[in-house]
Amino acid sequence: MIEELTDELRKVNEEAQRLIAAAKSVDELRVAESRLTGKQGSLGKLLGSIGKFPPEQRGAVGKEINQAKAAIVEQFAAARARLEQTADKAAATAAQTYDPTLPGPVVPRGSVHPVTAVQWEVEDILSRLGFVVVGGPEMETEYYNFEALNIPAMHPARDMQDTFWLDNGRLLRTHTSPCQVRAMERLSAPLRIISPGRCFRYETEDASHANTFFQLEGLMIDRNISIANLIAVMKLVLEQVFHRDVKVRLRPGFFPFVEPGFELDMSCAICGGSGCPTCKRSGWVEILPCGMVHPNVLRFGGIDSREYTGFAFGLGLTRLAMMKYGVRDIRALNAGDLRAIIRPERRNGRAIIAKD
Ligand code: FA5
Repeated sequence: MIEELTDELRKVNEEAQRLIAAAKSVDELRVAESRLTGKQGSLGKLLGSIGKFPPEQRGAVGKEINQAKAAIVEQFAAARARLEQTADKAAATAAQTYDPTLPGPVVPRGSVHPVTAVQWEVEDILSRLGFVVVGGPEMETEYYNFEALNIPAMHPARDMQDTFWLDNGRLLRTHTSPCQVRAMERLSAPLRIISPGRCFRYETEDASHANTFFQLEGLMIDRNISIANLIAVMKLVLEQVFHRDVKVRLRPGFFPFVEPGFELDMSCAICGGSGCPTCKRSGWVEILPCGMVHPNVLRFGGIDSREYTGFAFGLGLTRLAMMKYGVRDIRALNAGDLRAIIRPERRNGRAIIAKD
């Protein structure tokens, strides 16, 4: 009987070795161990058979089986520890395979408003020519918005730009031109400034007119400044903004603060010049009024008009953005999500001055 038991225990031990070798995970090992030592397992059955031995042998038999069981349990524990260590190492290796040079997840980003984009572009172009950016108040005095620009009270030219009058006697500026006299007072001649900003007009809205829009004022004052300088700078700005052929025309225009004054229109980029609601069916869009600074305005700014001359322009930034990005209706620029209204193919091209 005892010899048979020794044989059985050897077989159980061999079975334990096989199970340990076959187990690929800690869980598989646990299942195998409980099967072997459980009541129906080969070791469990041996334990259950102690009663079959004669009473005088049962003590020794029980001791031998329990020793064998303790050894098997110990082997399973050691195997479990080995597998856990291997799993830890595998996890550490997996963590090392993380490549920090790979691009991260794409986060959708917004972009600046088309008017801001065009404003920055024009600022860039003109600052390379020595113009500096200066600001001015949106809530302006009547003096700077009209009088200092050679538009006295009761002058009919005031009707060209109706605005919103405030209780404190001020007004919402109708153009960025008040920045001209403010700059002359502060910087004196010679000077080169640009002044972008919001303007307001009390007028009916349509595809190309808003009650709030953006202009960019430019002013250059020095000795011997002529219309040739004015046209050269205007041409350069449009060429660099459009990077494509843009037809423009120069015609006489009346503004009390310049003499002579011009309207520089560009061929409508929406209809290609054939006429549409954006250009009021004329094929041309008013974009860049300009002229030689009136001697009265130089005097208001404290500059000697016998020594200095200068040119000024009032670029319609909102309309420039419409032409550049192919926006049909000015109201769409305040519509929130602008992706649907921007036509990217408008970004390439070069401006030319049309002679007519
Ligand atoms: C002026 O405002 C003059 N201060 C411009 C100027 C400056 C002339 C310096 C000479 C020397 P005008 O009212 O035309 O001019 O406006 C200038 C530009 O602003 C227009 O060509 C147009 O592009 C834009 N603009 C005018 N009114 C509106 C409006 N309601 N909505 C959108 N853009 C407008």
